[in-house]
Amino acid sequence: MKFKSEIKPYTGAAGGWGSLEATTRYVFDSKKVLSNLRNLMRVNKGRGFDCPGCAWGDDNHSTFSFCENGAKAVSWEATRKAVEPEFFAQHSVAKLREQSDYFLEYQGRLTHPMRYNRTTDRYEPISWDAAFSLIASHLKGLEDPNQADFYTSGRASNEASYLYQVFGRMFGTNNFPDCSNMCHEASGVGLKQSIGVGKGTIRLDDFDKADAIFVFGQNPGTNHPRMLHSLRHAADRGAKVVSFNTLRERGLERFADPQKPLEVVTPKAGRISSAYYQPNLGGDMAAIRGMVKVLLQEHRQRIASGEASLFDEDFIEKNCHGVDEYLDIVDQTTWEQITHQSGLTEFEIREAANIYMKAERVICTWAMGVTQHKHSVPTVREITNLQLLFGQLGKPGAGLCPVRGHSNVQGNRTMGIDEKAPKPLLDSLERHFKFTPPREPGHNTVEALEAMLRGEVKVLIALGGNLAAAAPDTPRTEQALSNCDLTVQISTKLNRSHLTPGREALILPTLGRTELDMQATGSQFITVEDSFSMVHASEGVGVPLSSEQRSETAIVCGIADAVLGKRYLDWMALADDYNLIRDHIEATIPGFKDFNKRCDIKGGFYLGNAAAELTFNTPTGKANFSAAPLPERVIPMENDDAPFTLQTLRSHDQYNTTIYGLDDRYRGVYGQREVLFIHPQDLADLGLEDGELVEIETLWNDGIERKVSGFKLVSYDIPRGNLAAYYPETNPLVPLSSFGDQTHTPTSKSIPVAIRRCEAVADTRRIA
Ligand SMILES: Nc1nc2c(c(=O)[nH]1)N[C@H]1C(S)=C(S)[C@@H](COP(=O)(O)OP(=O)(O)OC[C@H]3O[C@@H](n4cnc5c(=O)[nH]c(N)nc54)[C@H](O)[C@@H]3O)O[C@H]1N2
Ligand SMILES: Nc1nc2c(c(=O)[nH]1)N[C@H]1C(S)=C(S)[C@@H](COP(=O)(O)OP(=O)(O)OC[C@H]3O[C@@H](n4cnc5c(=O)[nH]c(N)nc54)[C@H](O)[C@@H]3O)O[C@H]1N2
Ligand SMILES: [Mo]
Repeated sequence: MKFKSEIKPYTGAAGGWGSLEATTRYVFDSKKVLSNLRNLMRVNKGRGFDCPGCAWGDDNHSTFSFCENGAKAVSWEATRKAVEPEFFAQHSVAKLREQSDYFLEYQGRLTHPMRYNRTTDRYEPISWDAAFSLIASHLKGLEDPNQADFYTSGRASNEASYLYQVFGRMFGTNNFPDCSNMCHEASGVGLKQSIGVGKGTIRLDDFDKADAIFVFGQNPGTNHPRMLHSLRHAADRGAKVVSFNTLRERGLERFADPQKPLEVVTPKAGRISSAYYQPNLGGDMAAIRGMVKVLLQEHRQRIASGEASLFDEDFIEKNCHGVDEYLDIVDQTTWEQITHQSGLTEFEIREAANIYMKAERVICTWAMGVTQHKHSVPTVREITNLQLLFGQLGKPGAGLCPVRGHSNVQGNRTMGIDEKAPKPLLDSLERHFKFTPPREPGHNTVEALEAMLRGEVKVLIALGGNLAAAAPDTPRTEQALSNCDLTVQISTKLNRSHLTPGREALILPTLGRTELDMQATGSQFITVEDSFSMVHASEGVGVPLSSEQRSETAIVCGIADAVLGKRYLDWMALADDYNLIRDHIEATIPGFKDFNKRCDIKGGFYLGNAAAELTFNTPTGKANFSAAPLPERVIPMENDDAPFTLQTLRSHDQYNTTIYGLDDRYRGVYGQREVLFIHPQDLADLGLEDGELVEIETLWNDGIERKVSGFKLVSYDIPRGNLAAYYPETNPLVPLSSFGDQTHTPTSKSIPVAIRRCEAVADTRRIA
């Protein structure tokens, strides 16, 4: 594969279907990508499948509400290319390791269960029964159930993930690391401390009622394109959209509705953000603290002059705890600290505060720019503080909205994929299934990898995902996986995790969300939960590529049956009829009354959110203000002498570790991924030029060298001292021991680094 690489600023609006034809051409046999996709959707007379793209909600107005990147996700899954046993016979694992992630993904769908043979360094076909027996013999041979880890990536259905955790706990462990540990963990932890529930408090139609929407550390144009519709509609009716983003992101500036082709080709595209601020990496907490300082001053002035108070004092009095301590800490925080840490001027912060003040109803949304720092929990809580002062909970058009990543990552948590499961969940499983679940907390993702490195974990089972590439500190992560006695990957596509096998390894090919799932009692549907706590059914339509592929649910049941037999449950009966699984969910998880019946509700049903109804399940029974001081420094280092802070982020043509193509159109990058965005003045100061290649080195305190090289410099609108490059190519730079306080989330958005000119590209594997 040859790609023309160039850097060419993008001047259009976000939202057209731009590169879709190009990126999906390889996938469909014909070039009629869009009509193929439409057909796929039309065939579907039943429930429809949930887009595996992201966790944004569905509005029920349009039947084909589907974005460019959702289309990529669906078409990539629907590829007719297959990675069959012959492929593995031809390529050794060592040879495959030399290939790029793009190459691996491009080979197509996994079709047959495969077992790794160490002697030949190749995967060989194995029957499903033999695969399940191998897993059972390893698991049963462990001295302690905690020597196994059960990873989940957030695409798994409610049904599969529920049974997976029930099985893991019956087996005897709470070791459920998941992608959420690397993602929105801080949102869950922070919101729970503040308002008693770790989920967003708004519903999709609140966007139609808000007067202002503040978007922190998020790039919806690429990662949640359907959110642009909500933002555009809000902006069109006069609501203010205020963006805080370290980079100038096209999708936050202007958006053309792809359903209105004229907009895409003419300059009619609507403006999204009425104000755009570019804080330093990790500077959002300081920026919000600054806004509150301005608002507090105004509040006091109004009271002094006998006017109505600015803050919602009734709301605070009735619902909140700790406001005085919080306002004390706001008073103690100096403007010097605020402007230094946020990188914004006092003027900009005052301007943002003014927009906030004029809005009656405010929504705050956020994503990875907030959650992947050392001080992410206090930052999430600072956003909440701001909203609480103005009573922005429990009213339409207002609230807190962490925008989730994987399409069912929120549902997985609801289903009990949680290494620190709450007591009521464990009690309820114990009562219903009549077994004694383990009570001590299990491993999160970083802890699981550390335990594997120490040789304490022998078996890793992964329900989806690509831990080898998604986790930090790539060489250490790969070592951790290879240390295991057995690694099992339940996957749709070939990826790097298959190429870092344990002493023994299995690849179990699974059906995707878009595919027909036929079981003994007929075609099955599954359910998922979106970012707005809406649960809905999803039923695939595509004909599976191979009769050997099994559904995730059937695979989980197959493993559980081989390990536990019928001691607690008839697993195979559950695999035959998913309604029975939903009955168990109804009996053990709150909010799922009449679950099976409510699956027929078009658009799904709402799980509810206590905080949105002003019931706060916190120890104080109130919403708690957080009185945390600003962190001493935003990069997780003992000294401040790192010349640069690097964030690792997504391009437009990728889904996490899945690389669809090599363009990042809104950022003007074509045919390449190894680029490093840098401020032009920083370039000049270093005596470097656009297009030169550099080596990036992490400055960390454990004596381990972390370097990647051959990254092309691209001048960009980014704060001085900040850099940006794509994930997963830069994961070798993220130290496993650098993670968020209280979350263990790798600090993927604040890595202290130095850069220097390099001549050659050291690592050839990454060249497509
Ligand atoms: N097409 C597509 N869709 C996806 C995904 C995908 O890979 N591709 N991934 C899914 C997943 S799992 C997730 S979690 C979401 C991720 O969605 P995002 O959080 O939007 O993903 P990132 O690319 O990591 O982008 C982080 C954004 O925050 C900004 N940023 C970084 N650090 C800071 C900071 O300190 N402060 C501020 N204010 N801004 C900052 C970056 O410039 C960037 O715009 O998307 C989901 N949807
Ligand atoms: N440096 C850095 N690292 C990061 C991040 C970052 O911003 N920077 N972001 C983090 C975030 S937010 C996340 S969520 C994680 C993502 O971590 P993961 O969820 O582990 O990674 P993915 O790339 O989403 O997983 C892709 C693989 O999942 C499999 N797959 C796809 N669809 C299905 C399916 O329907 N069923 C099954 N069983 N398998 C399927 C395919 O084999 C595919 O190769 O990465 C984290 N890592
Ligand atoms: Mo994520």
